[in-house]
Amino acid sequence: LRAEVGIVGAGPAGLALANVLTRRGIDCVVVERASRARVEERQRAGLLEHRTVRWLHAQGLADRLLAEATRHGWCDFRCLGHTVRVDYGAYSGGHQHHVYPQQNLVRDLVAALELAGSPPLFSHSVRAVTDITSRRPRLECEGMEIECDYVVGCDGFRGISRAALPATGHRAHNRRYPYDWLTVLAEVDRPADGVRYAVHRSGFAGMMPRGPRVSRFYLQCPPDDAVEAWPRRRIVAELRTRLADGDPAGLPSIGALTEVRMLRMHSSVLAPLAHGRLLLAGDAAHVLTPSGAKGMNLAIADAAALAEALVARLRGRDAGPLAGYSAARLADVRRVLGFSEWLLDLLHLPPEAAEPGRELTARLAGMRRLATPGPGAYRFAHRYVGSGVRE
Ligand code: RFL
Repeated sequence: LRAEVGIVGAGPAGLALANVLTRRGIDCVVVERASRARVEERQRAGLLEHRTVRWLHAQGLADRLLAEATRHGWCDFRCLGHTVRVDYGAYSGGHQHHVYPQQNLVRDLVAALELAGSPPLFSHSVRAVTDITSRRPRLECEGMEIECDYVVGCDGFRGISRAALPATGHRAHNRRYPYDWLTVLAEVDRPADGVRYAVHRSGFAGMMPRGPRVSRFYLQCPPDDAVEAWPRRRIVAELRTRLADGDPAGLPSIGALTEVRMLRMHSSVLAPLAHGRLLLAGDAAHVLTPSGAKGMNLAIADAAALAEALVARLRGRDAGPLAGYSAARLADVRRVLGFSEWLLDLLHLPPEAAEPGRELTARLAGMRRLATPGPGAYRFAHRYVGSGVRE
């Protein structure tokens, strides 16, 4: 087989990229290890930044999203029995998040590719990416080989594209945080009308909206804790203690827990993001914690930059944007990582804090600064909602 661009992985990064390239007349193929059903049912992220939605809309890929997503422009911080509401929509000049579960976006992007006559090859695993420094890099799959002009690795953090990079010349900046998060998808009796972050003596807890009857919850736990240590009764009790914290309205009534997983809290940013004719995008290139809801947004921002760069290279014979892809995206990724780590620091007390009472008072003061008009609040608002404006 032959394609101008071979894409490994049908997550948000690979699918968004393939859609734009196909619409611009570039012959590309997406090879995905999992079945279509599996890819379309994976429930992960759910908050789309302003800049992500603006770009998807400009590409004609946001019809269902705009019709069905709900919009959120404020979040609540809870600490020491106080709720601090941060109206980041107003402070960012009216920008909002769209709440749209990742699996819905994935379904839309698969359907659009199908309509364009270029559906992903599901249930095909890429075993290796080879010849990346030649003019004809290859995807080696079960029972076939695809010869390409460029290969884009969008195969997630544990994918095989990274393995094709030479042992020297690329560095991953890894960080392991001194806690983990239990992550829970639960049926709820009413929609979360905004994100809620709580800092409590017992640890952080968070609630993120996912739809009218579903919310995602996070609970800080000790590093390397086991999911078995968290039976339903303990999860609900800890959510009540940390998230509601004396405010019964702060927590919906929780029904079935449809997913309970332990999230090892780490981040990793690879640099550079390209070698020869292999380019990396999305989680294959960088992984952040879910604190600021940034992973899916960064994956799509990578796809947007790569789409422009590949079109310029393959149709305009301009190699400049492709040569600048890695540096430009890494600058953005590092800015976003800085924000996400700042938020993690706000939301977690240092392990074995000598004076947790004082730490909590300082956190509450920090949260109130985000809610008080001024440069700090405006900077937070733009970064959180992903307005695309550089403060
Ligand atoms: P994806 O979505 O992981 O897609 C990668 C795809 O590559 C396929 N693949 C291969 N295909 C062919 N051959 C191979 N050898 C292959 N190896 C892998 C995989 O099957 C998969 O379909 O990467 P992408 O496109 O970069 O998108 C990134 C986002 O998915 C990710 O950043 C977010 O979902 C992160 N994330 C969350 N972010 C949030 O903001 N809030 C959340 O609550 C949240 N929950 C999550 C998450 C990520 C999770 N994963 C990846 C472990 C929950 C989970 C479980």
